Amino acid sequence: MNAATFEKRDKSEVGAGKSSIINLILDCQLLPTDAPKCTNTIIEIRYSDKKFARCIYKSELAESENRTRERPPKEIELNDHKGIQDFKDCVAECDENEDNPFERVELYYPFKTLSKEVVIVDTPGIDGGNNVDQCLEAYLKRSYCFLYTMLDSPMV
Ligand SMILES: Nc1nc2c(ncn2[C@@H]2O[C@H](COP(=O)(O)OP(=O)(O)OP(=O)(O)O)[C@@H](O)[C@H]2O)c(=O)[nH]1
Ligand SMILES: [Mg+2]
Repeated sequence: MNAATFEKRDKSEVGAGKSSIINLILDCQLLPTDAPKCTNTIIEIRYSDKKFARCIYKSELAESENRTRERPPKEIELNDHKGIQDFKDCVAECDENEDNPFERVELYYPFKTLSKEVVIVDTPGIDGGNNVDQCLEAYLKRSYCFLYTMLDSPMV
């Protein structure tokens, strides 16, 4: 991503329908929407001729050394149902501390409705914990468009 890239960012309450709207815009069913608190990491969505996802792990503090350790990204090919399900599982992963291991997931796909110059960013809900607001500040500065989705009544 660079300064010349336009971003459209979707940030809202948990379960308000953010990912569903992006699936609609992209004419796909790639983003998981099956349950409340479904998107548990940032997803950067770009056009690509190749279908794949790159899952970038959060930095880990090495136990024996007083420094952080970087894990190589997890690459997932999205050519079949198994790969797509693996991608959805990475996005939705949530441990007992309500944490997801990935700093962000990059999604590359030949979307017919997405220009090569545009990056769409799907986010967890603002009430979803994990310092989502802090994590989003950097994106806001680079965003060309901001879409806020809200529930008009509490989910039951
Ligand atoms: N009835 C109804 N259900 C919807 C609508 N949009 C989304 N849903 C359902 O609401 C649930 C949550 O939708 P998502 O698109 O995952 O919502 P989200 O804001 O991305 O949720 P998180 O990623 O968990 O924050 C899913 O079961 C969707 O099928 C809508 O317009 N009407
Ligand atoms: Mg979502």
